[in-house]
Amino acid sequence: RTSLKIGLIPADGIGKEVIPAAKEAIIALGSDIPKPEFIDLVAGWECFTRTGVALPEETLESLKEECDCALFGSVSSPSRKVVGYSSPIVSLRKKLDLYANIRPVVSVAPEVGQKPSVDLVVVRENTECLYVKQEKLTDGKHGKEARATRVITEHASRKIGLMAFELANSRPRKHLTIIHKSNVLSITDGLFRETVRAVPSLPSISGKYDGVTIAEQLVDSAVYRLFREPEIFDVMVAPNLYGDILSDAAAALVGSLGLIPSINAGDKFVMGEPVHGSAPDIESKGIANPLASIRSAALMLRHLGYTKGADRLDVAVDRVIREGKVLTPDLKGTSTTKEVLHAVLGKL
Ligand code: NAD
Ligand code: K
Ligand code: MN
Repeated sequence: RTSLKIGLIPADGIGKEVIPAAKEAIIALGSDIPKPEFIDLVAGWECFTRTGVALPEETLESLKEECDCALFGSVSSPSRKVVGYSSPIVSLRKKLDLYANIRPVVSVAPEVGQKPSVDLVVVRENTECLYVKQEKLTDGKHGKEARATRVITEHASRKIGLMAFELANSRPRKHLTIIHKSNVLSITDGLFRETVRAVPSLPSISGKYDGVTIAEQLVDSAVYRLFREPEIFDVMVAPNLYGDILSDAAAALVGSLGLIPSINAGDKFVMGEPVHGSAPDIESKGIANPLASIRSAALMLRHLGYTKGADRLDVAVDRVIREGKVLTPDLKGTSTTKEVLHAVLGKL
């Protein structure tokens, strides 16, 4: 590749503040990556209120036809049902078959070379579970009744299982915890658990994952243990909803949601995305933490094989956090988004 075409979808709220920061950080990498070309794309709640469409066809087309990868900010989805609106990030994950959401949660040790107290990755299935959004409201004998369909397939569970084993196998500890609730949901979560467990015995694997140790944990006690002894976890693989909740919870362990990156990954495309939402409480104040987005850019580059550029971004972010002088208010600092970006650029 001589150039890298990166779709930028800031979407709503602080997405508009943190995605431009990630763009600057990517540009600053210079020749460590192919020359970046940015393609501005729209989607989100504001786009919907303006045009009646949350995910314009042109955005989807550009991602499919033009872009090598993308960065997504955050959407402001209303909590009530709005006719015609559907969260574009949920649609994008399905439409681009970005079946895995990989969310590393790593604390920064006080000294370089020290072991971080939290160093885990949540691997979240990204296309099914309750997020198929098949909900129904009916009138029952005693008032309204709401029902939702939860879909777990062998196909998607195997794909996410493969991704999780591959990741676990590449990490020093090679430990995988399967998260489920099959003591209650024996059919749905049971299928997820059994399918993931069966991955190492697939004919195509032929012993490749023999070095990976496998544990399992019911989702509720997994949250409990996550808070009490986060060091027991390495890679955690979970169905969509549990993975979403677990990764926000894990974010609390390292100080802020504003630090946690992710990629939405499929076999053909990758989209970086901070784990946090549009943060309406701090929107337009210029104080959103850009580090989750810069780290998401690093994860995206790493996924594409640009290890050097990714490492440089991660090291710069770690140094800013370790020094603790230029931080946004979520990390008890007094700096702005721009000041934190400039601190990172200064460390590159
Ligand atoms: P949120 O992640 O937006 O915010 C939770 C808390 O964390 C808030 O106090 C916020 O100020 C803080 N926070 C989050 N990111 C931060 C950052 N970068 N810097 C500093 N502080 C940060 O979650 P929410 O409040 O539950 O949701 C708000 C909106 O975001 C909702 O409309 C929701 O639908 C949407 N959302 C979108 C996504 C997505 O785009 N994938 C994910 C989660 C929530
Ligand atoms: K987001
Ligand atoms: Mn979430």
